[in-house]
Amino acid sequence: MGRLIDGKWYSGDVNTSGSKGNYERVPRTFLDWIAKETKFSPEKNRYHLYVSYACPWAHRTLIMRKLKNLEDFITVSVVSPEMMEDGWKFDNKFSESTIDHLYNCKNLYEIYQKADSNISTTVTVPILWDRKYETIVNNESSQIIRIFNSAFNHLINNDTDFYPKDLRSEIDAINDEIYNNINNGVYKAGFAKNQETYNIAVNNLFESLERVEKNLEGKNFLVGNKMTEADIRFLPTLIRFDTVYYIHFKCSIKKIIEYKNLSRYLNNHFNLDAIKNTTNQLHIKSHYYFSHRMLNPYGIIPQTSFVI
Ligand SMILES: N[C@@H](CCC(=O)N[C@@H](CS)C(=O)NCC(=O)O)C(=O)O
Repeated sequence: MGRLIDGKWYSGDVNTSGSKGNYERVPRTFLDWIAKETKFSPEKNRYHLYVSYACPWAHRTLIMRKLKNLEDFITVSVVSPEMMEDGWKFDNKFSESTIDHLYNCKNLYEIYQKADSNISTTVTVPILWDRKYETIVNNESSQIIRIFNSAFNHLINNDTDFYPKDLRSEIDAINDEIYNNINNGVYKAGFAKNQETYNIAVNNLFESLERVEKNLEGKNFLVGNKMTEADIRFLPTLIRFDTVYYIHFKCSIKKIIEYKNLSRYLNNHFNLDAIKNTTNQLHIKSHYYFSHRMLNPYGIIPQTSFVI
């Protein structure tokens, strides 16, 4: 893992942990927006996404980029799934990883250094990069997907709205529940450093999964009757659950395939091009099992029989 302090890279385990042995996510630093007549105006060939296929937060941005037909507008570089002492890096060991298409950097931290040579930060994906000012516009996935949802509409002829005004309060409420208990809940369980915090995280996670299971009875979407941002944020976690979180993060009360509605929901959505073709289980499994040596010291990747 590692992090940047005053622009210099320090390697090592910086798995951020609260004083009670609970897992705490460090706040990220770039939160600008793309909008007409602002510094970051919507333009073709200007913005670039740095992602990992392993990362559920980056996965959201890839899904939204496809759903909004932004592939010709937003180019992409994909890091290697193996994240060790130098953090995310670019190499060609895995198919579907790429070089850094913009600068041919070896490590992702160099991109953060380019944005700010004195930066102190963890080095995370996704990153939305601006070629014009050579800086990071935004590195918070929940915001990047909202940018993609609307900022380029007039250029791409795609008004599909995944965060419609009339459903916003419902979407916000379910996003909160799912982020705290499920999306980030699996990390809270996996990175817990004592039994009590693990128990709390795992119980919250499975209570929340039961609520969502009930909510999905007879339904194929979390909110309303078409796909919204809530589904886009939820699916990347479901996709990783049985192959990784169930085993590696000890979220092992039940698998997703054991839930009637959650598994149907996952299978239905997985048939969509935007979901299927942004999912790479080899990168997912290789990253978590190989990179988190504090949880899996020998980096052995378990064989799994799951279809998705
Ligand atoms: N809040 C960020 C979280 C991104 C994040 O934590 N990404 C992970 C990969 S799944 C990462 O890059 N971790 C590297 C590190 O923390 O050093 C978002 O949602 O965009």
